[in-house]
Amino acid sequence: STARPTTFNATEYLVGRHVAAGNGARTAVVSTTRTLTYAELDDEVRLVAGGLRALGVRPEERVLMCMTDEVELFTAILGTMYLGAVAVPCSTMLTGGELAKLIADSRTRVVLGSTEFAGQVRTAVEQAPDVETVVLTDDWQRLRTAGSLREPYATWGDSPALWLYTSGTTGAPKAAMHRHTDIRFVAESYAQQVLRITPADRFLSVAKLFFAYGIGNSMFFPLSVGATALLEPARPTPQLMAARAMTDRPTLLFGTPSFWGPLLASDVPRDVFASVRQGVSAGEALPARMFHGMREEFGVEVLDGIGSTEMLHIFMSNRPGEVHPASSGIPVPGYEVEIRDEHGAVIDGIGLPGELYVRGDSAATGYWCRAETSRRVFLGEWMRTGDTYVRNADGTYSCLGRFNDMIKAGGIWVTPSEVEERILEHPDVAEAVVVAVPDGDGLDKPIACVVPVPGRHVDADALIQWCRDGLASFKRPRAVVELDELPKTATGKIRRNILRDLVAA
Ligand code: 3SK
Repeated sequence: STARPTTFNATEYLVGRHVAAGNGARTAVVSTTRTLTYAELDDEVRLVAGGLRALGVRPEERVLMCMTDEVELFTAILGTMYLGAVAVPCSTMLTGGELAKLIADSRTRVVLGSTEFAGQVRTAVEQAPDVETVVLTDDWQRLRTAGSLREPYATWGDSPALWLYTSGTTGAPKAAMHRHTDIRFVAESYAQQVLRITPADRFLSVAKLFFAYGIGNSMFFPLSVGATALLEPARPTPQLMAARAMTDRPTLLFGTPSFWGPLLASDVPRDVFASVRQGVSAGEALPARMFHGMREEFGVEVLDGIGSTEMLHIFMSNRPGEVHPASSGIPVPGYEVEIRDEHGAVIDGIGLPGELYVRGDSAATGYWCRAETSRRVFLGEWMRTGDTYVRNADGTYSCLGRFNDMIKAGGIWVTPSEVEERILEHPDVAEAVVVAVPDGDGLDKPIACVVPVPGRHVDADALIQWCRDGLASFKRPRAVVELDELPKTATGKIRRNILRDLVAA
């Protein structure tokens, strides 16, 4: 059609809209240091947007952030989108070298960092000559004093708003590009129609804002209805989240199996989550024992669902009061799923495994500058998830694992080849393969299988430390198995399935 697209700005939808409707006095965000009403958040966002513009940031340019879950990150993301630029919140777990790759890939000129990550940010920027400005949080006033931006940039629903780097689906980190309208879609589908969120809700998330799961939980969902986001900057141990729950009384608690497991094993008092009306789990399939444990011991029903960075949030989920343990439930309103074979043909039977495909309006427009990978993953309206699923007789769907070699450890993607490359830099190692091996709960952990250089021996603890030194810690193998040789096919390809069985035995 020749009609001009209508303007839509996600920050205006999340913040300004509530102030305009007379709800500026409601509490928008509570961090460990500050509480901001919607009116105060609106002021801060417009100040940061003005500061970014004064630094020369233009609409559609990227602003990359390596920051903790604090008010500054909140306003940096919202201010960037308000200006019509693209927010790129990055993992704070990355090393300087890993961060440098994302800065170079996104061609970012302005980097924002929390002062506690100054070391990583400096190392990264030294390797990224395109960067012109770095603003750390101890210099945040510099961003706030250039003057406030009065109006949001007239972005369209289809304008780029947010890039999230992911290694999922296919290997190397790449930016899934999301539009302003995707943000409204996930809030109005999953959060409003499945979780039935209201302005009275208080949201607490184990996943940080730089994850798709975290930014939905802690920003898009609460702000979409004028509710309250509770931000937690520190590592979310069971003890810390219990303490936060006691003081800030969340009504919704978002976790992953790698949080529920240690929580159940901890001595945290069983009544600390009494304010929680609903728990949510994603990242990895929730083991049935954790679902039952959370309900019986803590009185919290945890809804398991599956989402992806590419779809921005959860697209298939259990429903409150109707949980089918060990399943991801049924599609969220606005999404459809199919199970297909390796040729892309639909498998329409019960209990027949295949790859899960999904379609829905929050799908990323593609990966930045990765045309070939984008064409393989985004097929018209459908997106390949890379997960193997089956449809159950009751109409729900269950995850059986991955369709490829990618590993999801603690809910975060790990690319085996990246870890293998690091291991192979070690002088004692001749060959290395990293495979996913399930633990007692069926949750995958990366395990390194190594063949030492002749005459040498590989020290497992030293090799794990070697990986920690060169890679983000979540990528480290959890164990090392020394072998005389790796199982290979006649053409020399490593037989990963045999290794997996060997290590699991
Ligand atoms: O891993 C998931 O299940 C997930 C959920 C919501 C948003 C993003 C992701 C990757």
